[in-house]
Parts: sequence; C-alpha cells; structure tokens
Amino acid sequence: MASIENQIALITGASSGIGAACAKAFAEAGAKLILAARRLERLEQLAAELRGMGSQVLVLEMDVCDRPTVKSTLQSLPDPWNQIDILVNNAGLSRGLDPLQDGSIQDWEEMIDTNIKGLLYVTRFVVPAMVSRRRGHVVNIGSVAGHQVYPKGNVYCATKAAVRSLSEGLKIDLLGTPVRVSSVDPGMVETEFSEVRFRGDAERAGKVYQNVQPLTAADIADVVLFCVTRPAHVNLSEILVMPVDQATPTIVHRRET
Ligand code: NDP
Ligand code: 8X3
Repeated sequence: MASIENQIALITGASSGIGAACAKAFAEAGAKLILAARRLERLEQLAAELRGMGSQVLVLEMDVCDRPTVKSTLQSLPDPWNQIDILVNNAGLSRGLDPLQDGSIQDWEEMIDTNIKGLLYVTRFVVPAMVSRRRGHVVNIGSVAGHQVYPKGNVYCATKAAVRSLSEGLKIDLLGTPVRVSSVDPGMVETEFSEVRFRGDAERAGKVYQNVQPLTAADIADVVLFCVTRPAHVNLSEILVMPVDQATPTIVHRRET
C-alpha cells in the first residue's frame, strides 16, 4: 500500500454522503484536505471534526456549476494548497424521476451543469498543475447508472455515462504522464442522494432503501482510498461497486417483512 500521508486531496461535494466519508477516510490516512461544496456550515462542521483528529483542512465554499468562481477559487489557492495530489470529483446530484417526454428541463439542466460541466470545470483547473508537477490522481465518482439506463433515469443516467466517457478520455489524454484517472461507480448508496432527487420528500426517499441493505458512504470511501493507495504504476481504471442485494439498477432483492 502506498501512503497518502501529507498529500493534498481536493474533494468536491464534501458536505454530505460519499464526499464527507472520503474526507474522513483520507484524514485517517494522513492526507491534507481541501473540502468543497456549497453548504459552508456543513463543511466547517466536518473540518472542525477532522482538525480535532489532527488533520489540516481548508474549506472552500464553491458551486461547481459556477465556472468563474471555480476558476478564481482554484487558481488562487494559497501555497501549499495549490499543489493538489488527489482530486475526487464527487459533487453530483439527481433531480426527479420522470419519463423523458414529461421531464423538467430545469432538472435536466441542473444535472448536466453539476454532474458533467461542474466536473469538467474542476478538472480543467486542477489537472494542468498535476501534469507540470508530474504527480496526481483524479478519481471520478460515476455510477452504475452510467453503465445501465433504468426507466425514468434518462438524463441522470446520461450524465453518468458522460462521466464514464470523460474518465476514459482524460486517461487517454494523460497517457505518457504519471497522472492517474480512476472511475468509482457505485450502485445504491444510502446518503442524501434520494432526498435531493425527490426534493426533500423523505418518505419517498426512504422507500428506495426499504427492506434492502444498501451500500454506505463509508463503503465507497474505502474503495476510493484503495484506488489512491496503489503503487504509482498501478491504475484502477474503473470499479463498479454494488450492494449484494442489487444486481442491476432495477433488479433489487427486497427482504420480506
Ligand atoms: P449526497 O446528496 O449525500 O451528496 C452530494 C454532494 O454533492 C453534497 O456534498 C453536495 O453539497 C454536493 N453538490 C451537489 N451539487 C453541487 C454543486 N453545484 N457544487 C458543489 N457541490 C455540490 O449524495 P451522494 O453522496 O450519494 O452523492 C455523491 C456522488 O455519488 C454524486 O456524484 C452521485 O451522483 C454519486 N452516486 C451516488 C449514488 C447513491 O446511490 N447515493 C450511487 C452512485 C453514484 P452541497 O449541497 O453542500 O453543495
Ligand atoms: C445513483 C444510483 O441507481 O439511483 O447513481 O442511479 S441510481
């Protein structure tokens, strides 16, 4: 196992779920953390917890969709925080679950702006320094939804298929440099994801995980940490992580009550 001690890791969407779990796992492994999201209060709370464990943490209030802010924030990081070794492109969301022909265009735009364009902006402003420093690892959080489309998943699935293509494209374009690109693609993980999808309808969100054992955010953080702690010549290109109870996005084993 290679160490990530004292390496600088930028995690987007660190205020909740998988991003927050990655922050904890990385902090335990001794990394220095840049935590980014829109909800500053949440980030400050997590940062206080991690600093209490002895970690160095920088908090960034950053909406990945806001290109000028992403650019200015990332290009004005103080020394040594500008020397990012690991980028976890995790910020993402789904909105709604509707047949495409009835879909909300605003929901589509929010998913496309966040999951595709936001990931691109952050990558564009972080990776050049990795190339010039000749070190770095980008981990994109994709989804099983990027492998298999499910009913009413249309645009969300398309954004995650795009993330899969972007991981592949970046890997090809970085060939010849030591910078690695991995895609970690989870199935069902119990986080705030479904509450966001159903705009705070906790009852509907709860039904997604009813009578089933989903993955936890910590399960995914484990896999991300595994990716970034392989020897420098090893790249885990793509990892699909599913709960045992889930075969495909729609084929799920629900226990009898
Ligand atoms: P959560 O809703 O718990 O977390 C999503 C995170 O993304 C939050 O920290 C949120 O922070 C951040 N985020 C959303 N929009 C933006 C934005 N515009 N700018 C910056 N940050 C943003 O869900 P998960 O932890 O489950 O989701 C994390 C990733 O995992 C997503 O990419 C999701 O698509 C993917 N995924 C999730 C699965 C699941 O079943 N849960 C399965 C497969 C993939 P804030 O609101 O503070 O900005
Ligand atoms: C999140 C998992 O199956 O709801 O990417 O699309 S799913």
